[in-house]
Amino acid sequence: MTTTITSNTLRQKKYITHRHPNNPILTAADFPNDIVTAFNAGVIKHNDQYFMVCRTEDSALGRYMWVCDSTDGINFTPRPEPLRMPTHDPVFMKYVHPTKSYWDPRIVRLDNTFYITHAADVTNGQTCQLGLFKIDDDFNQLDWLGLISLPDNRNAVLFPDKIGGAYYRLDRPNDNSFDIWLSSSPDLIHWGNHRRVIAKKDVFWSDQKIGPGSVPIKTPHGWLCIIHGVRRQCTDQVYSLGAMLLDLDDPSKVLGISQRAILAPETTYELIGQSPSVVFTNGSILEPDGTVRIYYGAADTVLGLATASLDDLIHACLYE
Ligand code: BMA
Repeated sequence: MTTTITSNTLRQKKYITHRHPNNPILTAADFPNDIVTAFNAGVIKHNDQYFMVCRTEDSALGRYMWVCDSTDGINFTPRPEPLRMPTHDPVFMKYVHPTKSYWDPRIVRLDNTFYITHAADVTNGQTCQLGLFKIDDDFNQLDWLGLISLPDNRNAVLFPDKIGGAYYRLDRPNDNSFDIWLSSSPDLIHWGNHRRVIAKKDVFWSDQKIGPGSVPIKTPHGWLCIIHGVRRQCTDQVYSLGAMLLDLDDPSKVLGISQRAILAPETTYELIGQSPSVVFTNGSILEPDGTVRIYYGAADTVLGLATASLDDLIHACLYE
């Protein structure tokens, strides 16, 4: 018996993102010294310049946040040296190792100030907490504002605007459920009002963990959030990206979740590296023409760029 598969049963489009032909757009070879990986990067556009804070690592497992500059959002030039850590800060030195502990920086501009959230292996790497830096407008000088979560938590993403007079963030407690949570704060340091926003069972392309990705993008339809999801494939964990839309005035209200991944590991540089089969984002930018640029770490080794139209991303959240 032959079966006819119609367009209703077989989808026409696979993923709604497009990889940039220059991918990977940044690798360890672009950096001086003993840098062996350059991947998960926070990225922001300000005054028509692109600023990236890239996670880099050396062969002694040292971790550095390295600023890279660009005028087109595609070709990034690393500065001569990584950001200097606030080693003069006794609290920072007590809890956070100056070269080993922080990872996955996410940049946001709030009240005309740039902030960077980060995950930090604290207490000699026994657990992970969220931390917050402030950085000057030239992206040279870091000030550490403190640890902003209990252990074990990661993937802190600040909303780029206050909502109803409060700061908001998404994060992912590393408990047994691995869901995405929302909380609010009067001052970015003290957080409360913790609520689960979506559970991993709500995400069909993931079965192990989900987490916030890049800083939410404000759109007329709601807050567009690129998220990651992890699924088990035999003995491996596969990291893919998807999207969700939250209500502008009350981000605890979920308006939609993409029911398919928007980007999943397919290319050699995403499938092979120090963590195989990983695409992971902590930086995306909405351009004036409606293109969303998603910067993503590939296999925890290099940095890629994928684009999607804002309309397609919203459609994926609401109708697919
Ligand atoms: C997550 C984080 C990311 C990493 C990803 C894939 O838990 O540690 O930094 O890219 O795993 O290994």
